[in-house]
Amino acid sequence: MVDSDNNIFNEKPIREPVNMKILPNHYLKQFRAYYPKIVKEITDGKLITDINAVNDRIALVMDYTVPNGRQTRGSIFIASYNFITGKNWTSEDERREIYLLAWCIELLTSYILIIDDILDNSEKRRGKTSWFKIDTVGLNALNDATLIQMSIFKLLYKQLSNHAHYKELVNVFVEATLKTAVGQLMDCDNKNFELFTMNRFNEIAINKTGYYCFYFPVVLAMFASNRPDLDFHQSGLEVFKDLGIFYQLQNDYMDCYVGNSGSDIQEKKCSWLLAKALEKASPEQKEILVTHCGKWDTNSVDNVKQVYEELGLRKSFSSEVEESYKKINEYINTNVKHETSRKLLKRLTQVCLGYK
Ligand code: DMA
Ligand code: MG
Ligand code: MG
Ligand code: MG
Repeated sequence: MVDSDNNIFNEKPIREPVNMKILPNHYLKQFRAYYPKIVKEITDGKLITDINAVNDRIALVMDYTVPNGRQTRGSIFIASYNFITGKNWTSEDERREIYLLAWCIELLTSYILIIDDILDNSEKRRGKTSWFKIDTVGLNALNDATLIQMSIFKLLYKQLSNHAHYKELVNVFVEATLKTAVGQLMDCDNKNFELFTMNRFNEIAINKTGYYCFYFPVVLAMFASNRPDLDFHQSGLEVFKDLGIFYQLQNDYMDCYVGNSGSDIQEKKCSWLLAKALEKASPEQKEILVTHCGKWDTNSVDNVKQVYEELGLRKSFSSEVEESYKKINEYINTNVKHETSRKLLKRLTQVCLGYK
């Protein structure tokens, strides 16, 4: 049991989780300023329906769930596009196309997160009450999520059906959605503690995070810039998987140690912390984990955290960052032959793992 006034878990980690920033500020500002145009396009009465009340609802859901994140995935897309094309944008049409795709990425993210919060029974998202936890919303959130998700494909059809790689662009959205759903299914299949190995954590993280956070924006940038020869969908795949594992490792760390609205212990998730703890635990410690994971009372949560602390997991987190960085770089140097692809993947790895 932990005394909350003297909480050892509030100590700073050896290494802070990384706040990823890949896009120069002026691009980020322009990208954010484009958001109202996207809402208007979706709700103007021509794209989905001319029923005013429905369009008002879609705008409400969007304003609550879409623009207040950090736009990490949209930013990775824009940064990748800039990196690949290596030029300043020349035309207004190009700008419109890129910001539209970047906001479509953010729409897909919102769709995924609305569903994720239902699956995880999470109270908070991006510092606010989760959409489905609002009294008047509840499971109507499922239908809201469908409206947001399907707006993407209507927007792509309306704006980009003449693009040389329209088919591939659509397919990347479909692929990212499906891989995430595969990962989410595994993530929710948490009855059997015997399954909770580091391999399983990796497998879940690759699917639920690696594809939609990394593969998706970079491969989309590759097709958007008409450069399928860059071959990111093949040559970058292992890197995207590793970045997904690393990103999820950080996310799991923060669920436990940053803020106070985490739910991984309570929902008995195969998090990095739990998988690592089960690798290292003595039979007595394992017994505590078995007894207390999956319960919502603070006493149970504190007991689990106490075992994590005894096992030194916060220190393991720091060394894991260094190891991941070395491993991913070695892989890129040996396997990614195309110079532009190699440089972009290295840059993405640096930013993602917090190296300058
Ligand atoms: C991250 O899982 C993956 C997806 C698909 C959202 P999570 O539930 O740990 O994410 P979060 O911590 O953001 O709820
Ligand atoms: Mg969640
Ligand atoms: Mg989840
Ligand atoms: Mg999490």
